[in-house]
Amino acid sequence: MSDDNPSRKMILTLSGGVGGAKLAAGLAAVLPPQELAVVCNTGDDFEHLGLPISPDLDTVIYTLGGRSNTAQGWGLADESWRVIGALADLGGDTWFRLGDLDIATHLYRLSRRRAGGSLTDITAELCAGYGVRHPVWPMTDDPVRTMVQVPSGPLQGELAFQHYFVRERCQPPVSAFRFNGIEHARPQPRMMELLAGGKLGAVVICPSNPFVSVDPIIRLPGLRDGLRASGVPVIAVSPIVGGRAIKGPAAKMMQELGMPVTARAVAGYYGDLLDGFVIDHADAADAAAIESLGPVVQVTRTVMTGARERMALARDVLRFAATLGR
Ligand code: FO1
Repeated sequence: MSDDNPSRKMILTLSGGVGGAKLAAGLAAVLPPQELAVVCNTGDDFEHLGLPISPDLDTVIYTLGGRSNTAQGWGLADESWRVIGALADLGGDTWFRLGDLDIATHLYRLSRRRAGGSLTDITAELCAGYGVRHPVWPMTDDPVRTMVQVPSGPLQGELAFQHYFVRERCQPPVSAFRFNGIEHARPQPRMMELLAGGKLGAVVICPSNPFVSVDPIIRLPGLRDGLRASGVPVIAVSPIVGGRAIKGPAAKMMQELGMPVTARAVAGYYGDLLDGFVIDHADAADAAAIESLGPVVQVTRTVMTGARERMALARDVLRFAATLGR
């Protein structure tokens, strides 16, 4: 395990969505808990049926805990749907599907929030409950809510993220995003300590949606500066492979934002933040053009269809980070 991280310094990974959780799980499989911290996007969080839902935190907890419904990407394996079925019979809101076991997570979070618990502490308790040994931290304990600007059509205006993503199934065109509350949100203190502390070996930005999973994290006050000042390599894995997103609306969003749907466009979007960019073999022809934008490029297999591929990609990224390490 330690030969994957010869410096033995901490790896900080920024994750959102299903793709992010997969690489986070790969890193957790090859690094001991004291060498990895996973920071999750909380811009997708919302209150539903009175329950505080934190989808990206729960997806990482369930995935690292080996409990996730891998086919669905979110929620728990071996789930049952009796509560939401009964709710449907009552005429309740069922567009956001809450499984019986998943509801326990939300009830736990609700009761602890009511008792004054912070999202960071509650997440640590949920990790313990689901047998996750690696640290999983919310990007902030303050409320940040991703809002989707819809430029035209019947839903023209601003949509809350889950209304866009689940209720409207990502159909409405997007023109911009707003992270409500981000100006006043304090970035996760443990993350900022890592960035400033000299114990960090690299930052890995998972193959998550750049606009709604990564941006809410890196646009937190002081974060971009903190990443730059950290003096450690910042590496992103492209969420676009061969002109398409493996999962989710990233490709559709790029089209609607007038961007080419390419790994190169993602590298350009992250700009000077990146020291390294990892692309799939499918995009190897773009490597030189991407390197002309600044980052060193590593070409490898980035599509993770199972635990073996997750670990292989994690090992590739760690080796890449070691070569970039100053
Ligand atoms: N995604 C869906 O497409 N449909 C759902 O009904 C749904 C329910 C759900 C419940 C709990 C949870 O933690 C996640 C859930 N998701 C659902 C996924 C969620 O919307 C996305 O994982 C993130 O918000 C974006 O990555």
